[in-house]
Parts: sequence; C-alpha cells; structure tokens
Amino acid sequence: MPLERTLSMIKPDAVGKQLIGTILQRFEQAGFTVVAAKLMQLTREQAEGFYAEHEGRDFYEPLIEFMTSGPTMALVLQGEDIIPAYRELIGKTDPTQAAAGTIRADFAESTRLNAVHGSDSPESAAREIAYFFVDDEICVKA
Ligand code: RTP
Ligand code: MG
Repeated sequence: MPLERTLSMIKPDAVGKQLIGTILQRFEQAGFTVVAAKLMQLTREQAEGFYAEHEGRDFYEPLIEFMTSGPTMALVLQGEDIIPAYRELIGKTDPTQAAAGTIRADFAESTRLNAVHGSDSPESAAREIAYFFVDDEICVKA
C-alpha cells in the first residue's frame, strides 16, 4: 500500500480543552507519523479560504467564527492509505453518528465543534497541506 499524507487539524474546541496530547497519542497509536506540525491562530481570511468549498451553506459563517475562536493545531500525518484510515479514526462529522471509540465520539461536542479535521481525498490533501505548509516545513522520514 502506498505511503500517503493527510492534513489534520486539532480544532479550537479540542485545543481549548487541553486535548492536544491525547489526540496526538491517538494518531501515533494508529501508526500515523507526524511529519509537520504548527499551532496557529487562524485569521478570518485563512479560515474562509480553507473552507471555501462550503461558502454559501448555512453552517459556513458559524464555522468560520468557530475556527477563528482560538488556536488550531495543523499537522501533516503520513501512513499507508492514511486518508481513509484517518477518516475512520476520527469518525463521522456528527458525533452522535460517530462510531464508539472514534475521536469525535469521545471528544466532539456537536457537528460544528467536532474536535478534528481530516482531508477527504488525495486532491484535498494536496491542496490543504500546501495551504498551511511549505515544503521545508515537512520533515520526511529517512
Ligand atoms: P472536516 O472537513 O472538518 O474534516 O469535517 P467533515 O469533512 O467531516 O465535514 P464537512 O462536511 O467538510 O464540514 C466541515 C466542517 O463544518 C462544520 N459543519 N457544521 N450542520 C452543521 O452545523 C455543520 N456541518 C458541518 C464542522 O466543523 C465540519 O467538520
Ligand atoms: Mg470536510
């Protein structure tokens, strides 16, 4: 299986609840390797650009408010077939629909305040990784 990368975010709700370490542990226990990481206070422009595909939806404005409400940790994770494997680990967007033991089932408060983000396809992973990181910030495992 090919080594693949995904863009992960630990969202402001989870950072605010001191869950960075706990969530990173879940990622590492799943066998994913952290190859880049940064804690950022997203600007409105950064959040709007990141979520541009959702512009016009009723949840867009509250989503932007939420994503700029406190720091976010952005990560590039690497692993075999990681895009679907990571989405499975985090669980469904709505935590009441997320499988037991997933990150969202355990830590999300609502469909909006749902603790983590993950790229949904190789194309979005490429766009999202480049959105937050330059090549020099990604530490490739030797
Ligand atoms: P993400 O992009 O953050 O990994 O989450 P996702 O694919 O599971 O969900 P998506 O449909 O891409 O939505 C992006 C984020 O918008 C917020 N949202 N709120 N009905 C609502 O109130 C609603 N729907 C989506 C969530 O924070 C979701 O993760
Ligand atoms: Mg999404």
